[in-house]
Amino acid sequence: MAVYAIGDLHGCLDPLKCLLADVRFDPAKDRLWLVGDLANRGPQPLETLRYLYGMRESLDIVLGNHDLHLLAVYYNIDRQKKNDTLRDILEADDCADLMKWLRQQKLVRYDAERRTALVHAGIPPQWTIEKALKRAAEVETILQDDAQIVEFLDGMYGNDPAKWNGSLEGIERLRVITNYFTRMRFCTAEGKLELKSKEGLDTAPIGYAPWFAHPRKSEGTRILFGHWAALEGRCDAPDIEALDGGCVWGGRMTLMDVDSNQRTECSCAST
Ligand SMILES: [Mn+2]
Repeated sequence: MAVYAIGDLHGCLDPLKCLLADVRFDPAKDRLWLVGDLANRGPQPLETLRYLYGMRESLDIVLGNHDLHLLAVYYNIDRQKKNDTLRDILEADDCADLMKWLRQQKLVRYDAERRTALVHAGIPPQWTIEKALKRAAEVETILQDDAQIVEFLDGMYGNDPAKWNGSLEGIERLRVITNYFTRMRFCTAEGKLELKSKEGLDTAPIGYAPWFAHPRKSEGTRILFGHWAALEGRCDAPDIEALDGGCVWGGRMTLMDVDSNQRTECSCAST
């Protein structure tokens, strides 16, 4: 049995299939970890979701900001944005099944045997892995709750509060948790977020650094993440693996063997 992790898919089905063929992925034996942002922006969003749904028993998924946005559009909370490519999914006969499946996914996963966490954007420096899993579970519970999901999706957008504190309640609490796990790039050592900058490491706003550059309470846990295409899949911080190679932006899709750290890449030019 092998365990592989792949960066943001963004509806790029051909490079995904290319990578799985390269490593002779066997859904009956192997596991595939996905860092989220499964659909949107890319060429085959519906086909990608259907393909993954067909092999869902072999997958471990965490949700990205685009997956939450898809749910918000599905529930008529947010409108499609100019560059969204979600229409095919929303009009598909099996859309309800796909959305139900997405709602069951997590924001953070932890493999105790490998001491490895999987998350879309990152884990803020001030949280241990135990804290992170506990906070993530607060949002995961609400995603699965018919009575609460709409209010959550309606209130999740926004950049404030910029920093966690334990006395936050309700939607503000859920929003900052969601922003840490699905949108974070730069923050302070105390975990104050700056969510506007999206480019590379040299573009850190004054007083901020990449979340993984600070001393982190989750030290000892390896973290696999996506989301930050400008890093092009590279990160020098110890025990941190950046997996988003920016495939949908003309970069490369990256697969990593979780046990050997060996990487395989597929060109995305053909899509
Ligand atoms: Mn993302």
